[in-house]
Formats: sequence, structure tokens, C-alpha cells
Amino acid sequence: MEENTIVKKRMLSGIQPSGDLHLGNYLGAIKNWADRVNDYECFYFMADLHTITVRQEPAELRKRTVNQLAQYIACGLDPEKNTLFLQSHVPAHSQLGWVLNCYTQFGELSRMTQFKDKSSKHKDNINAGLFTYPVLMAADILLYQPDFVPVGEDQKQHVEICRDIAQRFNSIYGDVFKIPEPMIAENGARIYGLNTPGDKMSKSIPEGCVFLMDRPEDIARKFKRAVTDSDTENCVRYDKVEKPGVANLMDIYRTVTGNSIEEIEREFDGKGYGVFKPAVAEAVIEHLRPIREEAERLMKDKAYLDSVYKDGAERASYVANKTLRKVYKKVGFYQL
Ligand code: ATP
Ligand code: LTN
Repeated sequence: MEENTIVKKRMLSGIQPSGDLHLGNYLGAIKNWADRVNDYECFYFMADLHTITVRQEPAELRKRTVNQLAQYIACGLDPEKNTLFLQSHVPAHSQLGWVLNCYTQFGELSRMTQFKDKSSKHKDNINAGLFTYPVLMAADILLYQPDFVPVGEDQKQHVEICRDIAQRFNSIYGDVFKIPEPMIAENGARIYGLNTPGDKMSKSIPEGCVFLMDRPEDIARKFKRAVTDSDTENCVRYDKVEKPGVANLMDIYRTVTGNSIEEIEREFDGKGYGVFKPAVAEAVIEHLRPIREEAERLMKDKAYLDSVYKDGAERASYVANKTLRKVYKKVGFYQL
């Protein structure tokens, strides 16, 4: 065990419990985490501190935070092999976040696309937390000294600013932080909405969004209404520019079946969308069925989920506090 901890590279990532998990989160992030569990030492957390940059209903947030853990585990993140924890249970995130705020420039935060997006969507609540969100995210990452941060493409910019902050800090105080690399999935890095092939699949457009806990009939209905393309070709061919809707369905199909694009084109040669769309729906339904069933079972076992969070917080705090102590010492905080 001790030996593995030294040899294995470390990964860390998080998802906000701000909505129900969907196929985009699963294929873009969680599935890749689960696939790598034996090769890396993994830390995964629910970023609840981040969720309040946008107003949340407290009871809902509390409920989702526990349910999301059940869904992580059901997706294959075994708590025995991964450290699964809740961000707010490890105070070091907020503590390092404050320090790093003082090593981050206003100008670089102003360039973050997520800030620009979210502040234009929530004009009545452009709070300081929304602006400094990438700094807290940098703290989340740097506390654990990971080699890789597996995220969807939309988060790449945040991992890059984290690297900049870490390099700046290291250049003043020596090698305090490991400089992490973003790890973007080859397949599934960006899953588009089923009815909006120009925009990423997102919980804010529920009709084109397949949630992990959706019932099979809802999944079937959403795929039935999926946008294919505006031409009359009716041919299953991978062309992201001319046929983004079809390419998106093919991307989904290939990630859940493991078949290559060529195999998929061959499988549906001459068959058209009328056959293709239900086949994708069926593959997704069958892929998600055991996940949903296991998550439903786990959600009823609150004592178990609490014990996972408790154990995870202890393990995470041990690693995080070590980094935080080093940072406090370096910047000159008086130690007892
Ligand atoms: P929203 O639905 O409001 O856009 P979100 O679902 O993107 O939010 P996040 O917490 O921002 O939720 O995302 C969690 C992880 O899932 C991140 O690593 C993100 O890159 C990835 N992800 C989210 N949506 C997609 C998508 N459509 N395709 C691929 N990866 C995605
Ligand atoms: N910003 C991410 C969630 C997140 C995260 C992190 C991801 C918060 N802290 C640290 C990776 C590493 C998002 O919105 N998806």
C-alpha cells in the first residue's frame, strides 16, 4: 500500500453539486476518472463551496450533496480505492483560497470565460465569489499536489490559471506546489445538448440533457427528439461541421459501446436515423441502468454515505493540511 502511494501518479477533480449529474458530466469527466482508478492515486470531491457563487436552495443543496456521492460510487468510484470527500469538510480549501487570492491579479480573473458567461446569466448577483472562483479552484487542486486534473474541455482555462498562480508562488518561495497538467478525455470531452448541437449538454437545458437518474422512457423520448441535421441525406456519417447533431450522437454511442467511428458507420450503413437514434438511446439506457439502480440503492443508505464522507474528509485533510502548513510557513505566518 505504502509502496503504491509513492509510485502512483496522483489525480484530483471535482464537480459542483449544483444540479443532477448528466451524461456530459459522466462521459466528459466521471467515466474517465473511474476508468483510471487502478493506475492513479485519486481524490474526487463535491465542490459545494463553489455552488454558492450562484444562489442555491439550502435543503436542495444538502440533498443533492449526499445523492451525488451515491451517484459517484455507482459510476464506479470505489471509496476504498479513491478518496471521495466534500469540499466544505476540509477547511484548508478556504484557507489556501484566501492566501492565493493575494497572489492572483484582477486582470487575469477578468479574462475567465466562465466568469463572463455566468455574470451575464446572473446579472442580479455578480458576487465577488463568482469572480474569485478560479482561485478557490486553484487551492482545491494545489493542496493535493496532483500530477493531473481530469476535466471537461470547458474547465481547461481554470486549470491553466491554477498553473500560473502556482508558478508565481513557486517563483517567490521555492518549490511549494507541483504544477498540475489538465487531462482532457479523448472521447466525450464535449458532449452537446441533444436538441442544441451547438451548445454543450447542460442541466440548464433539461430537454436536451440526459440525467444519470432519468428513467428509460425519458431517455428514449429525449433521443427521439434529438436534432440530427438539416440536410436530407439521412446517412450516419461523422462530420462535425456539416452534421454536428449526428456526430454528437456518434460520440455518445462510441463512448458507451467502445466501438470506433468506422465501426459505427459500417453498422448503420444504409439504415438512416430512424434506426440509429433508437439504437443510441438503447445503448445509453443499458449503460446507465446499473448505475441508476446502484445509486438508488445507495441513496437509501445514508449511514454508509456519511461514513464515506467522514473517512474521505480525514484522508483528504491529512494531505491538504500538510501543504497548507508549508504555505503558511513560507509566507511568514507565525507558527506555534
Ligand atoms: P452546467 O450544466 O450548468 O453547464 P456542468 O454540468 O458543466 O454545469 P460542472 O460542475 O461545471 O457542471 O461540470 C463537471 C464536470 O463535467 C467538468 O469536468 C466539466 O468539464 C464536465 N462537463 C460538464 N458538461 C460537459 C459536457 N457537456 N461534455 C463534457 N464534459 C462536461
Ligand atoms: N470548476 C469545476 C469544479 C471544480 C473543480 C475543482 C474541477 C471545482 N474545483 C478542482 C477540478 C479541480 C466545474 O465547474 N466543473
